[in-house]
Amino acid sequence: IDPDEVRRLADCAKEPIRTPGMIQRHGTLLAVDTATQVIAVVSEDAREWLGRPFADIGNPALADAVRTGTAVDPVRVSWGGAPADAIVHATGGLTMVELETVPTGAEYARTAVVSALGRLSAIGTIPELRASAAAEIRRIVGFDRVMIYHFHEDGHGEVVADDRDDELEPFLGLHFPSSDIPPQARELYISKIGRAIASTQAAGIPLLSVSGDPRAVDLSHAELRSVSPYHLQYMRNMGQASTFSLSLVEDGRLVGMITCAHRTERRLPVLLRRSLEVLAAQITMQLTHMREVARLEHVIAARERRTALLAPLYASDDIHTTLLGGSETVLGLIPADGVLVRIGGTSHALGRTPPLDGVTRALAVLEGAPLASECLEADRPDLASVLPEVAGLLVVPLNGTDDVLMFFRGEVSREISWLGDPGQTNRPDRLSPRTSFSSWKQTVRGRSEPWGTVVQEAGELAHELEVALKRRAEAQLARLAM
Ligand code: BLA
Repeated sequence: IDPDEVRRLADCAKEPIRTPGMIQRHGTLLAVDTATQVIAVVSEDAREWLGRPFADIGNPALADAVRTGTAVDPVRVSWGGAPADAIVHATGGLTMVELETVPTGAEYARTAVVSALGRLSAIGTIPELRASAAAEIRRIVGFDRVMIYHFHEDGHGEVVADDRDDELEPFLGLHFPSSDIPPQARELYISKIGRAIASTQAAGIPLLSVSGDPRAVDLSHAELRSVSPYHLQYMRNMGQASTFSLSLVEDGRLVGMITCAHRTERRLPVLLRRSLEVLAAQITMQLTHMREVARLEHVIAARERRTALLAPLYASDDIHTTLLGGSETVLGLIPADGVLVRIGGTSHALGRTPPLDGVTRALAVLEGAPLASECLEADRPDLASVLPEVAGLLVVPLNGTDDVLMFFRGEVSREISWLGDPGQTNRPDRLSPRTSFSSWKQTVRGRSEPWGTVVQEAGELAHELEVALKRRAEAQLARLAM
């Protein structure tokens, strides 16, 4: 990992996005002290209300919600002579009242969300669901581009759907570094599912507080929360004027996002945003379900193949031939270029394996410890030096003996296309977002295919093999005793 990327990660993570002390320009915020019903915080455009009882505002549609601290989501009110959507939520002793001007100029059909839901629920594969979801949402919101991101285990992202205006550069399949969306933002997005950024140009409106510290006001769940200046710069660099994003949350983890982006300013009304949050939840559930079905199918197939491999062991005279020479082999179960099986002190190999003296030295260094590496050169140079041409190594010791299963994988050089060169030359300074987002290719060397779930499967195989060997030994003893 690039050291600059590590520092950028740390710096971006410090941005206090929950407490910016500002809101976006297209609305007004009034925060009422829940106990006293006095207005304790206002956005500057409503400064005359600071310190006054909320009841003085005299808006019957809101009065009750504010008095009882009930969430409102939203209610149409009149504010300053114009219609506005009011959203009320309670947080940390404050009842937040947000008044959003109602976007005009576009017709938004909320029923379109319902029919999209129906069509999406009939889709059977993950890639198809992602592509159709992006297209359906773009039809509803009318933004230039709707993308779906998937976050990989290490936090970096990949654009897995990209429905866009023909004029725009394609981003499908591009990867982006984890610091583009820093950890505190991801944490917030787990609980705040939909976020609208109305403008990258308009400066925010500062908050004023009776306590004098507007930075103490938690805007985590405020619709109008103003956005990190780093991210606004990122959007401008990308040519985005407005965005609306939705979180894909699975088991309390942010596994992806849907982002709508427009080149000119465009806003969605609150009610449509809420409907889209429901749609996003439905899409996540469907994706989770599909992944789970695929996983279970794989687990069942793997179990059947393990049984086919191990069942003949009881009756067999030669363990190694059973494991490596039959129609089902250890390598058939655990995908690798080669395997070495050491049982009862004897080693046998199948497939492409390094010279035996190197393997023996590696095992001596490991002293019975398990290992899973897909980049031996980086993780364990001491082992890489005795195992030529091995990039991926998986070592599974067999219960309390010198016996072991050892899987080898060669290098797979892989090309990754990034959303712009992530390096330093593509930024004005270390902390800045990138200026170009054109596809930038990187070739990754010295790594094997990632082991992933194979590590667990090899562990299960080892465990069942131990049990089978123990029974076999017991059966042999019993026969001798007869
Ligand atoms: C947030 N960065 C984000 C968000 C996106 C991206 C989508 C979330 C915005 C939201 O949910 O409303 C990144 N935008 C992208 C990507 C694409 C896109 C990957 O269109 C792909 C096509 N970002 C940086 C650097 C910093 C940084 C260098 O690049 C820090 C110095 C910070 N990004 C940053 C912060 C946020 C963010 C702080 C949180 C914004 C907020 O919610 O306040």
